[in-house]
Amino acid sequence: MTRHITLSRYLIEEQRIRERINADLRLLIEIVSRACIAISVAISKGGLGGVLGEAGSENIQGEAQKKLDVISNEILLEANEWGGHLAAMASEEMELPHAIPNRYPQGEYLLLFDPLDGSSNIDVNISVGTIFSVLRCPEGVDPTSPEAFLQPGTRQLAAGYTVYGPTTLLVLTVGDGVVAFTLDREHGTFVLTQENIRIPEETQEFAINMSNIRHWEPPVRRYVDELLAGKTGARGKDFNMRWVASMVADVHRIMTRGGIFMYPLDAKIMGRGGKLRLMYEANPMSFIVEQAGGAASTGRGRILDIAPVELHQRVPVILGSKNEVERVASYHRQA
Ligand code: P6P
Repeated sequence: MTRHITLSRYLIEEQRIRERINADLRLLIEIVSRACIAISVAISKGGLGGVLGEAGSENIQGEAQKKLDVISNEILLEANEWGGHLAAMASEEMELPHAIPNRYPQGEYLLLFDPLDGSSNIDVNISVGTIFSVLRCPEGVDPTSPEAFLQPGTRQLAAGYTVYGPTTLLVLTVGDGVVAFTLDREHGTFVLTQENIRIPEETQEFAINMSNIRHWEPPVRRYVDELLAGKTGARGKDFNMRWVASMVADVHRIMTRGGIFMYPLDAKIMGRGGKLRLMYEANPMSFIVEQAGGAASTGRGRILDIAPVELHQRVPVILGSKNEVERVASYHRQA
């Protein structure tokens, strides 16, 4: 059983003992975690809080925003403006980066987030979550320009996600492995409940939206057909399928018991480069997955090595148990 260690104590020890983070980065993560608690509270009100349904607006992606998308985005912006630790913020919900108001000091970090991932599940009470990523602001670059954010995922200093489910969980890496915290609602604190999370290299569980099967590229079709053939086919064992349609929930299941998550290129989305966004979905999740011994690929290359060209660019995502991800990548090479 993990000792009773709060997020604050874990971060202080990462700073003081393991020297993985400094005071500003510790403050940043603490503030983001408190904003996520506020988001968890807002979500848990559901129909009682008048927060369900559409906001009546669209985000930069041209997607209809849910009220909670807007609320979650506002919570994260307001929580992070005054601390003096950030140079700017970028969000799935905003076309351009958000400047730190002049009345507050600026810091050296850039915060990127998907404030509420999986929000199409909100109105049907299925788990959703927040995904965040931390970069250092380059010297001499306007922090409010998208260019300041266009750094490969290998430059991330921290990444995390929350799952607002039966419990509210925070999964975090600062480049020193992966840990998980569970929200103690009575005390309003995140408590360490999993240390040194490792993704099993072998698995028998896969996650993909099967309704796209006719649009997949041949390597993906070959891989999934083999899984479906089970013990009668090339893999010689049966596989199980899960698809929550909330990346945070699907990825957290993989972090806990292994598996492979795929949102690959397909003919429908070929022109857009993929479905999931690189900077605040694929990169933070790939950092976390690799830190837990897993792998994260587009099928044609390591996600964390991608040199971004656009703040909201999309990429194919194949991540999870290393042996499975590498098998999919090998099928792409063979094709
Ligand atoms: P589909 C949620 O909208 C999201 O961005 C991810 O969280 C999720 O994995 C994916 O899209 C679901 O996409 O096409 O199955 O609805």
